[in-house]
Amino acid sequence: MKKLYAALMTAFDESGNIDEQGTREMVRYNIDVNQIDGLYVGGSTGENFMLGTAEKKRVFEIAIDEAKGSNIDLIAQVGSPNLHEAKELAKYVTDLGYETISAVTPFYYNFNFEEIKHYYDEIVKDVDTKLVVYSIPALTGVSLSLDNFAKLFENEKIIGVKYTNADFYLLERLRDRFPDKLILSGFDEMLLPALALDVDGAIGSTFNINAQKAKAEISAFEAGDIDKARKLQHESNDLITDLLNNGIYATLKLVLQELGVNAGYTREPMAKATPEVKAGAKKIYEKYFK
Ligand code: HMN
Repeated sequence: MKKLYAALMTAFDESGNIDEQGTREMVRYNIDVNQIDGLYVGGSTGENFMLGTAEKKRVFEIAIDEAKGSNIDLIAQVGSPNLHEAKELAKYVTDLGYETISAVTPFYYNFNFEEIKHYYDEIVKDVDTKLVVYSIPALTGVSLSLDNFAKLFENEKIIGVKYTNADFYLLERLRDRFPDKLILSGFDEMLLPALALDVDGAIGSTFNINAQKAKAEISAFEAGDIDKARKLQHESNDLITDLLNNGIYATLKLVLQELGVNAGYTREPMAKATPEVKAGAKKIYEKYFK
């Protein structure tokens, strides 16, 4: 059975400080209501790249603490162009009990592939945890080729990739060349074509509120009912289109509030939700969740 992971959001209070209780509530909601298979902690959706090191550690602590007793998978995204920080976080989450880490490709400085390979080898060097490469070219500007992945995967601690990329040719080539590597799809609106190319599961922001439908789609796909899977993807994409048009992170949090979860605010420099965004989120809630 293919797995569904929610990309955990971080709740902030109005001043931009981490709201621990709200963040815990989102972990609980994913476990109790969404019955999610796992959480991706510290990713884009967690607004991780706007957090300081101590704050990242706190989010990792909160997630594993709140999830204890459940048997969901937790993946900690520790990557950062600050390699010292990435290594420190890899060690930190390993000591906390995370079994899998992930690291975004280092961004901003146009690192060459040798530098990127060095970055990944260094992150896993002193820890026992396995690593999933986080590839998201649209946000990082870093594209990895098939041969680049082959070189990264030579390190046996590097077990797969979170693939947030619309290049399905490369995805097909990856699956064909690395049948034993873990490939987790990252674009929720492209879940069905990714399933068709035999990904092992998916990680996404919208699964925080749309997990039931995504799981039903995976089940339909696995049962061979492609018409049903396509219909469910179509329904999800109506929702995802509305979320994207209204500002995805703020809207996900506002919809979660409507669902009774204290998801808090986004952090600056992300803009605070305007009255129009709030009204848009309410409409989305009423259209899809009432
Ligand atoms: C993460 O790192 O938090 C997510 O897993 C990223 C995930 O791939 C999301 N991508 C971004 O937010 C950039 C998607 O769930 C995305 O939000 C969704 O497909 C709508 O485009």
